[in-house]
Amino acid sequence: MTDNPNPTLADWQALAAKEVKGADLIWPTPEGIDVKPLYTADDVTIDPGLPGFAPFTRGVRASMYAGRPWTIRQYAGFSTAEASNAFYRRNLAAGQKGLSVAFDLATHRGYDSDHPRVTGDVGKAGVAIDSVEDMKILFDGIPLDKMSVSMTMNGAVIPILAFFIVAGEEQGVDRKLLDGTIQNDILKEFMVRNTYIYPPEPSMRIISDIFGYTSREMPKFNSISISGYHMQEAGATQLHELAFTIADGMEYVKYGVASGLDIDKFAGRLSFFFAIGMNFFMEIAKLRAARVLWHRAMTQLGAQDERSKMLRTHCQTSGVSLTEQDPYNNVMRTTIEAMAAMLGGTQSLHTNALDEAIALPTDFSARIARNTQIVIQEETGMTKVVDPLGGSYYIESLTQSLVDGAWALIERIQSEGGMAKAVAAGWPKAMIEEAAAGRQARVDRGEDVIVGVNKYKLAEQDAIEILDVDNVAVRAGQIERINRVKATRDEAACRAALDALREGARANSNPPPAGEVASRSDDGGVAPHRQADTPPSVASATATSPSRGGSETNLLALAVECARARATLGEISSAMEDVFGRYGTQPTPVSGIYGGAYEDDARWTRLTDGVEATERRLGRKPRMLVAKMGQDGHDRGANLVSSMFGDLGFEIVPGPLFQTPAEAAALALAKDVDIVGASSLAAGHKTLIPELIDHLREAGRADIKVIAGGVIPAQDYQALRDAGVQAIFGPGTNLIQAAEDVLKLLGHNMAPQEEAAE
Ligand code: MLC
Ligand code: 5AD
Repeated sequence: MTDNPNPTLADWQALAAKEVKGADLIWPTPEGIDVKPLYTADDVTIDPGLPGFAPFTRGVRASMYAGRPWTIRQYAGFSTAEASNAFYRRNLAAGQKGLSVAFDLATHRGYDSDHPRVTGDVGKAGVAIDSVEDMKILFDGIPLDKMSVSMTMNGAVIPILAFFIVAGEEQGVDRKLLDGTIQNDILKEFMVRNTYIYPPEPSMRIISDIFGYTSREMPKFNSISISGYHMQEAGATQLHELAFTIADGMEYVKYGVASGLDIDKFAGRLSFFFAIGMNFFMEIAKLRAARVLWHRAMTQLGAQDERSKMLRTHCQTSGVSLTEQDPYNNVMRTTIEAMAAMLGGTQSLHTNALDEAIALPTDFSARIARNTQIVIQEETGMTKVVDPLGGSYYIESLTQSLVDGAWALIERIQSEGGMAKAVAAGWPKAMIEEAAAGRQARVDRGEDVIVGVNKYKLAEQDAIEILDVDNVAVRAGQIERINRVKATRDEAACRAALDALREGARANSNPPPAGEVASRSDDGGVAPHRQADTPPSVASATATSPSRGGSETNLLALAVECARARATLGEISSAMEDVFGRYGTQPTPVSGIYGGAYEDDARWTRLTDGVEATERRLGRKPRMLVAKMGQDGHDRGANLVSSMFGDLGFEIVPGPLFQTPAEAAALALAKDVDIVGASSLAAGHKTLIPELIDHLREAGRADIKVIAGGVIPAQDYQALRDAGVQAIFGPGTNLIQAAEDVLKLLGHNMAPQEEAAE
């Protein structure tokens, strides 16, 4: 064949079709985007412009990493403030640039370490912080005017931010100089992360109070980190992650404005947080699309200042993309994800450790994770060029597809009254759970490959050293410090500060936005002060002066007084809980998605036959309680199991979040279940599951089988078995296999596996 000097797209199509013998090369992604095998100039309809200029498609800074690389900001925290402080200092000495604090779940949910509900949680998934004394130790030797500190806190955001401010104060740092970020994003907690404390309305007021306080008092501090990360972790497609996160941001802005704040006075300090998973180009395009969308949304909401419209973001590589099996593969996965984050233009990045699927990082795994970023920054030259993929036909086209797809979803949310309403209605969460069930079915069926899990499996796993926190010792130490703090404080002053906080909570300082604010106006914009005709309440007017004695109603300002008076996190949280109440929800698993993927599949029929046989034998459907104990709100696994076993024909009792072992046992007895599946993702399993079994035995129901699933390291299996756990399902479990094991446990003789099953 001679050279074709002017090949057309039709020529290419003909040639490609010949090469692949007519096979379809379109890749339908979970986002609903049909990715083609080739992109050309015809696919690019919009000029992405220049970095540093609106709408910031190519980055928020003109010079981007050529001027200053992104912040290497590793999220970490475990056991005590002393241990975490030492870990931070080692990491900073080794090249980390910013801090990011992980708190334990007791702290997240507003409980002191001595609270009976949190025995299994203290110091486990993060650091335990009970009072300002712990916070001071956490940052000992770390100057808070020089080091930017992110704190992932949402539920107990008021006491934690108050402790941070007072810890700075007692270091001699003016709060005007405090640099950092507080996550403070409650909407995604109600959707996916579940570390809320109060009901939605007061939770939204807390956020506006924080905007009010920080915009006045802490001009360098990012008042929120609007997070899509946890949505993707819960199963959301990148498109849903993008749309829901931007819509969450719009909702916060509306609440801030409704509380009487000028949009441009606080919007410049809103920041974002996205997950970066394994769909490399989609992730790059997602960050570019996010900037375009935020610019558009903020223009529509009436922002004038360019900084208010500039989406600055932190990213974290994806936890769920990592595997327990063949764990060194996780280093490659994280490297690929880190590159997507930087090519997308992130401002700050956490790279996950290779032991992610089973434990918190050790010094070794943290080193490899950190060095992944350092190698990219310092050895590759990748930082020298701004937005090096700008102008790529594929990237530009994908960016536009995501902008269009997400904007359509955002418009739907706005037309239904905004994200708070959508979250309350529950459909975004349902969409995420449906996507999670679809993904699980594709993995279990081998359609989505995960190396080492459903393909190229190792006959034998390499053992790796993992971190184990002695939770009993941490808790004892924390309780001792709480007692000391309480014994040495001025009790009357502390009570007075807590009473003032309680009173402040009673005053409804920040009303929700008026109905009209929550809907999009036809001229494409919501005027910045449209709700000016809803006069701010007296309370919200006083909230603008944090130092005003008795009339203060800003919850953060009031909590700062409590922190100074050495009130504990639990006490500060309870004072607000007295007024707001504590919020709880009932899980509602989706149905039909997982089972639907197995329609006409022999493996599925074999299981449903087994369920039917069991049903005949029992005289009713087999019943399973899917239990979540302790403060662990990670419910993706529990929801998947509920929905899959429900599809198979089990009667599922979806246990509420945050039960104690005694409560879970009582529910199992009341519902007369055959089996309890305890899902644990926050390291409480060794304490909580044996307690549950003890309660069942004490009630004379040792016959109720208990199985465990989630993030459970192999080294803990024996202890759990000794306690009476009958089966353990770790990360990467194939649900079809798990269902077979469960049916056997219930006494069913499985029919032999047919050929089709392999
Ligand atoms: C940056 N700067 C530049 C520049 N690049 N100046 C000149 N030329 C350039 N090229 C300036 C910035 O303007 C800024 O100054 C300063 O340098 C710092 O840069 P930054 O880009 O703002 O970075 P950073 O301080 O790191 O802030 C990033 C952020 C912030 C805005 C995204 O919110 C952040 O750090 N977030 C981290 C959130 C986090 O760690 N989350 C963990 C969640 S884990 P100035 O003066 O303009 O500010 C989790 C898991 C779980 O949630 O569930 O538990
Ligand atoms: N230390 C380090 N990383 C943590 N993560 C959660 N808690 C910690 C911690 N204490 C990371 C994991 C997880 C994600 C939500 O955050 O990567 O997947």
